[in-house]
Order: sequence, then structure tokens, then C-alpha cells
Amino acid sequence: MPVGGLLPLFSSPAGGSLGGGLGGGLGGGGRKGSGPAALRLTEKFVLLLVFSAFITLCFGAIFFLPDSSKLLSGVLFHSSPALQPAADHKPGPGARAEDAAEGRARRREEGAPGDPAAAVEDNLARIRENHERALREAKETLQKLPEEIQRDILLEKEKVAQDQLRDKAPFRGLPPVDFVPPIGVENREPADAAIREKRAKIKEMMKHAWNNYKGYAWGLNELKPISKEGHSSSLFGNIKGATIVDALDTLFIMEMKNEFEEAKSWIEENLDFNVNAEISVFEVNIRFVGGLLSAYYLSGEEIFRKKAVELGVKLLPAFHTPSGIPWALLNMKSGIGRNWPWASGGSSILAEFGTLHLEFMHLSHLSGNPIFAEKVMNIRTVLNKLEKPQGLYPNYLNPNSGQWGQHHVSVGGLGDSFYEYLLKAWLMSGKTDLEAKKMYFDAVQAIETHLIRKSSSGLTYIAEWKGGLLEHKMGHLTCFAGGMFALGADGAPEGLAQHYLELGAEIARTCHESYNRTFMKLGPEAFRFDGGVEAIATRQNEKYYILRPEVIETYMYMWRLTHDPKYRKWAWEAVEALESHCRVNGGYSGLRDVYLLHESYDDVQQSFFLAETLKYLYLIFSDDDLLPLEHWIFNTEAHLLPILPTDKKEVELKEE
Ligand code: DMJ
Repeated sequence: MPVGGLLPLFSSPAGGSLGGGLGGGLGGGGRKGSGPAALRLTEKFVLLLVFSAFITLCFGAIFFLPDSSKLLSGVLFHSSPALQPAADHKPGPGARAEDAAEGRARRREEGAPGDPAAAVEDNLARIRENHERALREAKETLQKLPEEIQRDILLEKEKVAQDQLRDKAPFRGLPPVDFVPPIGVENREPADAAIREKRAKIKEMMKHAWNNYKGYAWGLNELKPISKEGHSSSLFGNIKGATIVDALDTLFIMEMKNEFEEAKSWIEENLDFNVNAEISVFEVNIRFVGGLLSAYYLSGEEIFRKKAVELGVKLLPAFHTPSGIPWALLNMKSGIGRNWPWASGGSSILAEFGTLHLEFMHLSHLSGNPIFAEKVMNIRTVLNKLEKPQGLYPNYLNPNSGQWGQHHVSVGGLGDSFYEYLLKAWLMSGKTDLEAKKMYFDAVQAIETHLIRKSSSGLTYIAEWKGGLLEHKMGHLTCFAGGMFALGADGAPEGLAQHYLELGAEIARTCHESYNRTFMKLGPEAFRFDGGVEAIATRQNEKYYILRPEVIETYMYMWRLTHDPKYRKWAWEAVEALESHCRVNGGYSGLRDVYLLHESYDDVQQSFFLAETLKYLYLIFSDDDLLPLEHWIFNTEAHLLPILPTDKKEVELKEE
């Protein structure tokens, strides 16, 4: 109000004549110097003094107003046209000041050079214009909601982060970091000859998948192994090379050195994120950011760090929502985001915005810029403020209102990796992130109470929850949870460690059953426990298998944590099934129906087959000292991230 009240003084005709009169009087006074003219000169000096005092007051007022980058940048940037953001040049509120500036320039050209009166007029007019603009901006800022101001500040920070990357030559944009040589990457041959042979077979499978991708789809996202051509999915917009980036760490671990080098060269020369198309923020994060981070931590090659951070910066505009919960989809060129049209009234998806945490913490670590960590910590803040129905996290959250959408809960699709990332955030922090630990165990407790059930023959399964009603269906995706429960057992509340290890084993058994009850010995996309069936898909659109890793992932954790030989046996059954039914001349294909007596190929070799399925299989037949679980966290795409202890002080503060 006081600022708005001052505005007319500067922009009224009175203001205009004040400036003109002062300028003219000063010039005239210098030439005449006596009589009535001298009197007018004194008056004008007094006026000039009053005016200067008024300007000083205005400056003071502006600097004592509530802090806002917008306001300060309004004051600071507008004094130098060269520093003005491009948006200020558009017609509109700023047009009047520009017209005046043009007029001044014209008058300067027309007038005699070195005319002191013109110079004073010029100065005063410039000051007046700057103040008009600053006051206008101050008024706009005062009319903003606190969230809008907060968003503006974040936007400014992002601009700075982007400028740093854009303006600097490769590598100079990032602070130097000491590369810590990776632990547990020495690849010893297993002592047991039979295990050695099996491991070699899995490496041969990786070669088959890679060579065919290289031969028929090099540089494209994925391979169509039957058609022998490239496959692209809208998830990556027109970013290219998903298979190359997703496969990097598997190539490294399997010591496929030439292949790793050719992948690296392709990335150096071709991996481009300046794409004008919509991408899935979640998919790009887990596959590309995760793959690049992992490749950096294993190899120490700077190109991977640089590309990971560059991509991370490109993803930041996804967080421009009123709540800071990111959009699912983002155009990386325009920075415009939106949500999947089918998602509960424009909601963001729990498994998508909840699966950024690990990568973003590492992006802050490797870039020296806290912005990535701030974004994901804010997601946590929003979640912690919300009431959870029965302690459960619904799959949908509206980024505009910051409120839950439909009350659907799943540990499979739409929910899955959110829970995984809570547990892994705690582990990745060197067990210092106690907030994540609490969120994880609280959530698991609610899941056990409301979602976990036993079939009549004693198979434990995780059902889906639809606003209080249970759907007795479990997805292939949900099978990852066996490994998660077992991995978290160690930190479980007093007396529950064994319970969680057993729960992991029970889920592994159920998922194995879902494989065993098919003709192909590979599991369907979803299986049911109702209508007289157990662990069997009953709907045609749930009978496919797309080379997914979750069941094998759970075998890997169960093997590492129990050394029960059945997990190696079950993993080998999966290898045999993949070889018999998915392997084709041109690579590996998914199947449309795992209950049919013949293969019906879907003609896609998913990039996660190389990133996850084959990596987990290889680890099951390797010694435990290859990538020990105490030192490495696997992101949800099986990319490796080292433990990153949180700043001790921060944790202590949080605990208080
Ligand atoms: C992978 O991209 C990741 O594992 C993700 O968390 C879930 N879906 C696929 C594999 O099935």
C-alpha cells in the first residue's frame, strides 16, 4: 500500500514537469544568474534537495522491504540494461520506460554535446525511470503469495545453476571432486567350476544382447530383436541411447572393456539432452542419471559426472509446481511439465516423484550444488505433513494442491520404488538419515497390516488397496519387495529382524510360484489370488513377460543375505527359461503370453534387461565380495551408488 501510494508521484504529469523544470532551470540559471531568475533558481535547488531526499528514502524503503530475489534483482538489474533479463524487454508494463529512454537518446543526439542541462535532465529521468520500475516490481512482489515468491527464488537459483553449466567449458563448470576408487569391483572367478560356468554363460547372454543392439540399433534407445531394428519409446522423448547408458555398469562389472569404451565414446560424442520433446522424469532419472552416476563411480571418468549433472539440471523445471512435487512429464527444452492425463485428476505418481531421492542426493554431492538435494528433501517435507489413510501412502498426489488424489495403494506399479527409496536413502546415508528409516518402517508396518495376506495354500502375497477394498492381485513389479524386506531386516525395530528376513523369503517363494505355474517358466505381469486360483494370471492383458528383473532381483538379495542354495537354483531356472523362450537370433524378446505352448514375441529388448536382469543374475553367480551390499546401493534400475554419509550436523539437528 505505501509503495503503491508513492507510484503516482513519479508517473503523474506533475512528476514529468518537475523533472523538465529542474533541468531547464539549472541550465538557464547558469546563463542568466540574477533577478527573478535567481529566485527561481533557489527554489529549484530546494526542490532538487527535497527530491534527492525523497529518492534516498525510496532506496531505504526498498531495501527494508521483505527479502525477495525478484525485488532485489528489480533494483539491481534495472540499473544496468545489459543485465536485464530478456523478459523485461517484452512490451507491457515496461514499455513506457523504454519509450522515455528512446526519447532521451534522441534528444541527446539532437542537442549540443556536453550540454550540462541536458545531462542533468538525462540523469534525473533515468533515476525516475529506474524507480518507477523498481516500485512497480516491488508492488508486484508484495501482491505475490509466499509460495510464489519461494518459487521465484528457486527459479533464480536454477537459472544460475544452468548458466554455470552453459557458460563454462566442459568440466570447468563443476568443482573438482576427489575420485574415490570403488570398493569391491575386483572380479575374481568363483572357486566352484559349475558356478564359474554358469556365470560365464550369463556374460555370454550379455554379449548376445549387446552385440545385437550394436548391430541393429546402435545409438537408438532399444532393439527390436525380431525386426532387427531400433525401438523407441515415448518415455525418453527424443533422447537417444537408453540401452547404451543403461548397460554401462553391467559392461564394467562383467569386464567387457572394449564394449564399455565404445559406449563411453558414443556418450562423449552423441548423448544430447537438448531435445524438444516430452520425457518421463522418473524413467530418465533412473536409467540415464542413474546409469551415468554409476558409470562415474565405477570408472572415475569425468564425462559421466558432467553428463549426469547436465541432465540433472535439465530435470529441475519439473519441480515448478505450487507444492514442489514434480510433474511426471517434462519438455526438456521448454521446461514445461504436466502429468499423465490418466492419473487421478492431474496427480503426480508416488513411485515416480518418490524415486528421485538417491540420484538427486548424489547430483548435489558431485556438483557441489545443494539444489538437487533441496528438491527431494522438499518432497519428503510435503509427504510428512500429509495425513496418511491407515498409515498408507496413496499412489496419487496432486502437485497443485499438495493433497492426495485417489486413495489407491500399491507396493507394485505406481507405488513400488517409493518404499524402496526410503529404505535405500537410510542405507545410502550410512544409516544416518533416521527420518527415511522411520518413514520406511512405519510404511512397512501399515503395508503388513492392510495389504499382506496369505492364500489358502499358504502363499504370502501383497494385495492392492483401493480406498479400503482389497484387490487380491500381485504384480510382477511387486516381487522386488521380497528383496527389500530382507535388505531392511538388519535395521528393523527390536526383535523384528528375523521376521522381515522371513517375509522376504515368503515373497520370493510366491513369486517363484508365479513363474513355476506358467508354461514358459517366466512370470506373468500380474497374478491373482481369487476365483479359485493362486499365483496365476487370469486376465489376458496380464499374461505377458517383458524381460523384467524383479523376481531375479529378490533372488539376488535373498542369496546374498541367506546363502540358501535354492535361490541359485531358481535363478538358474530363469536363465534356462530366458534361453529357451526369449533368446532369438537378434537378441532377447519379451513374450505376450507365458501360458501359451509356443512363443509369441513382443519384439522388444528392454534396456532394463541389460541394466538389471542380467546384472542381478551375474551377481547371484559371483562371490559376495563383488559389489558388497555394505558399500553399494542399487538404484531401482540396478545402477550402483556408493554410500554417501549425510553431514552429521544436519542429522543431529533433525533429531532434536
Ligand atoms: C525398471 O525400469 C525399474 O526396475 C523400475 O523400478 C520398474 N520397472 C522396470 C523394470 O521392470
